[in-house]
Amino acid sequence: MRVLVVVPTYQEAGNIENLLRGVRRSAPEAAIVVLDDSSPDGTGEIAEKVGAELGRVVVIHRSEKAGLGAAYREGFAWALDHDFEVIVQMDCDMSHDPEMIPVMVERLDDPDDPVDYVIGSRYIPGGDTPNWPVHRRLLSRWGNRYTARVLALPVHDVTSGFRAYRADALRSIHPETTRSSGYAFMSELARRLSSGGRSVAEVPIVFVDRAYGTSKMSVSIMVESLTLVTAWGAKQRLSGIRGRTANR
Ligand SMILES: Nc1nc2c(ncn2[C@@H]2O[C@H](COP(=O)(O)OP(=O)(O)OP(=O)(O)O)[C@@H](O)[C@H]2O)c(=O)[nH]1
Ligand SMILES: [Mg+2]
Repeated sequence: MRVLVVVPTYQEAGNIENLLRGVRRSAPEAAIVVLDDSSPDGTGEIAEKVGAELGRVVVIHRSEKAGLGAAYREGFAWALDHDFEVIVQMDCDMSHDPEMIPVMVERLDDPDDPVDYVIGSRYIPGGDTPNWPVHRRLLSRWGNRYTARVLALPVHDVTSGFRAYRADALRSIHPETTRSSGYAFMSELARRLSSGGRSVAEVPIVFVDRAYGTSKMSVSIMVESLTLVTAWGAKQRLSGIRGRTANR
């Protein structure tokens, strides 16, 4: 199976080498594309150097910091242009264990229950966020509950950025036309996949807090998620009411 791992980076100089080596060790067949937004700490240059040594690593240098969503739009467009069968997305900060990549990719093709995409989930039995402070846990947990309920999504960790997609499922939802810039991007994709009738499975992951570098999470990213999810939910309810009225 032709697998591509897509990794957006901003200021990840302390993590990028470990990440690239970890992915190659855990999923030796997978190619890797790094989308770096001209990190001032030289992340893009380190990625080039380590990538040249490892091979099958492409580094796309973007002109300025434009958010996670924009980097993924470019990374997924690149992936879909290059004939990969499975596209994995993950963070660079080692919160996502590369050893889970083969588990998630295999889960797609489980003969008893093949699915269109797989989410690495912190919120199912076996999943955990061991070293997160209580406020971060609560925020993420309740944000997830709210999103899943408002959008009627059958998942426990809709904002997880560790996922594996079948290329045809990803192509079918036109990721290039999404609009979120922060982690709302994950909910936007899940919503489109769900309304397109695509199936999902969750596998438990243990999400460890980053050891190097700083989080790019901000109040504006949280507000974006809350605003978009609420607006999408209202739109869904409205089209549900219209549909029922039209069928009378
Ligand atoms: N290219 C690009 N990557 C970004 C940008 N913002 C965040 N990232 C990357 O997206 C991934 C997730 O970002 P994090 O800062 O870890 O955010 P998070 O995982 O939601 O929050 P924490 O785990 O608490 O830090 C990391 O690989 C970041 O380097 C951006 O503007 N551009
Ligand atoms: Mg992170």
